[in-house]
Amino acid sequence: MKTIQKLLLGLGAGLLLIGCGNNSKEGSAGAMASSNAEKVYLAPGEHDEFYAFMSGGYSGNLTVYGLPSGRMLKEIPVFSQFPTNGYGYSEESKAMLNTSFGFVPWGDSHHPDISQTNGELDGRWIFINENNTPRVARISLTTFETEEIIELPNSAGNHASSFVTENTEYIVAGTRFAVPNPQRDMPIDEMKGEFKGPLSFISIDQEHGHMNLEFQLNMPGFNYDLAHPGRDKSHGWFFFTSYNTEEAHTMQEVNASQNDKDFIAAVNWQMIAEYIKNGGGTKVAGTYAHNTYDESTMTATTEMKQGVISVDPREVEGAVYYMPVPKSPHGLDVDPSGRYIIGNGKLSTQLSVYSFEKIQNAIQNKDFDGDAYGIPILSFESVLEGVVDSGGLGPLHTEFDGKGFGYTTYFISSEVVKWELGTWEVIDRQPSYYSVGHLMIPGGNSRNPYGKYMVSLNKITKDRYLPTGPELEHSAQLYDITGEKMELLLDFPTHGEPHYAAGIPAEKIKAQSKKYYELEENNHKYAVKNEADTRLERNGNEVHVYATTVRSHFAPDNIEGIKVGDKVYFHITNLEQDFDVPHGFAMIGANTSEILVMPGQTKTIIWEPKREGVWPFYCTDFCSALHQEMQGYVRVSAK
Ligand code: CUK
Ligand code: CUA
Repeated sequence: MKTIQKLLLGLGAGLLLIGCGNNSKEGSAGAMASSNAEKVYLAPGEHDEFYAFMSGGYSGNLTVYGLPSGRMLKEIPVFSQFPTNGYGYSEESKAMLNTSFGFVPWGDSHHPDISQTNGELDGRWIFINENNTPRVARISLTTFETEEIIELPNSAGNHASSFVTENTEYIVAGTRFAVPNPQRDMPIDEMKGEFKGPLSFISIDQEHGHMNLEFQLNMPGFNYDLAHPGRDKSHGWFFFTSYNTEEAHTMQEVNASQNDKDFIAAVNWQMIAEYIKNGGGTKVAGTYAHNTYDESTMTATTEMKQGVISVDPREVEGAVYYMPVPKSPHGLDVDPSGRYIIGNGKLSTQLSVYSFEKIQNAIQNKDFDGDAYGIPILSFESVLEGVVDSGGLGPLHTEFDGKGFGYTTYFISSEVVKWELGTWEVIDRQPSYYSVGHLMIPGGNSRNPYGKYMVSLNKITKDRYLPTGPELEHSAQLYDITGEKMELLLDFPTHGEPHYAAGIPAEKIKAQSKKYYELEENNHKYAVKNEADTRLERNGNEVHVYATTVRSHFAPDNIEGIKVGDKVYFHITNLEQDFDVPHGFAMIGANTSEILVMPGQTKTIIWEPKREGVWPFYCTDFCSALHQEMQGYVRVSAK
């Protein structure tokens, strides 16, 4: 208890410091050497060396940045409606946001991770989790569009995703908010002992990337926070941090921090997958939406699925163990060699480093220290390989540079600490502005990190930029990590709240980036491929307008025969076959967004006219010198 109080005091003091802006002069523009400026400078027209995909946190999206410039390149809508291009509003994309709770147009995205082959980034897809209504999404790194979202039943707060195994066989999802499973009406203060934290194992089809909820490991108790797969020698295992072993359901801030140690769950997923293959597990109830976008029909569909295979961890002997970890662990990371598992106790000053070899030995020798809910606890001493003690406060996350060093963020003492694998010695520490959460080194999650830059993703912004009222964007910082000491190069704001990020050399995906959709391959149900086929079809009060766009007009551009009370579907096909010539479509008084239609694409938006008259529509994207002329009228008559 004493340590916790000290740490909480420390947190208060840290914030005070920030409040006074004491640290703000160091590391700011004044002290920045011009050679550092050169390292991030891109001459006009030059491209960045890396893509960085930053989670959008409560924006629900994924933003794309270039490194080292820190330029924002795109926001990819994932779990939230996005009026900029009509995602979640257009008829084609609405189904992406269906869940078993109905249409959920917002999400909280935390951890992006890029697909891997043989432990190396392969640039096929990027996955990201949703923490609120538990989901995982897959985004194509060819189109930079969300192609699939799967919901996770029987759980709450999927914070553990979306880290991929080294051949993208699986991603996992966790349950940060332990809940009764199955869900039922019960007194909250009787929940202790009834808490369940199902961990979902989602297998990935290698050809199309399709996700399949293969099984759920129905873990007892606790809040399962973050996860990481093993690699190389530890491939086949997943490690999950779990805090709140107290199973507190109230005042968690205090009550979930009583125990000196919480757990890391070590799960041999290969063993469990084998068990399922041989008919193991029990089918339990669970309704979940599986939404897929088909590039050919350009349309998303929802399949509402029923039931999931559930496995009790005690059912498969030798597959699940707990390892004690001090002080409410948050982040958990595995080094590029797969030998070391690093647990970050956020109410501690130390990192606990476990060795995979020692874990194997402890299992073999049954070096147990009792059990929790029948799951053996490996004795702390038998699995601990070393301790990184930097004296920093509030360690959260660790990333690796592939050259034998780890980099850990400390939220409370607001710094990044570089330390050496094997000796566990601290090499360098640099302040972050302010209170860093995650950090990212491109490929830092793979066997082969690109240890040139490190980005710290900071939780508090305060005075780093021109003030924008009470609400500020979050702040990222770019460091050069090629030397012994980390060198701060650049500050840049990020959108939403980036938790984790994933970086990849631009060369790995630049060439495959799609330029436009081939009109010939457009199999959209309502596509028209030339102006001669544009038309209006009425079916009761439903009207379908088959329209096209090409610089700089709509066909048809005058629409008559519409009545008050009709439901008008505008199906817009963009006939352009060239890079970067979108056309937009917006209709006066529509209670939805516009749509932005890429060349060769078809998108649909609904308009329900309320009043008689002649009403305009127009193109929203400045597409040519005659863009202002790109408009039309709809005549609306009485019923
Ligand atoms: S979390 Cu945000 S700082 Cu969601 Cu990975 Cu640790
Ligand atoms: Cu088309 Cu503006």
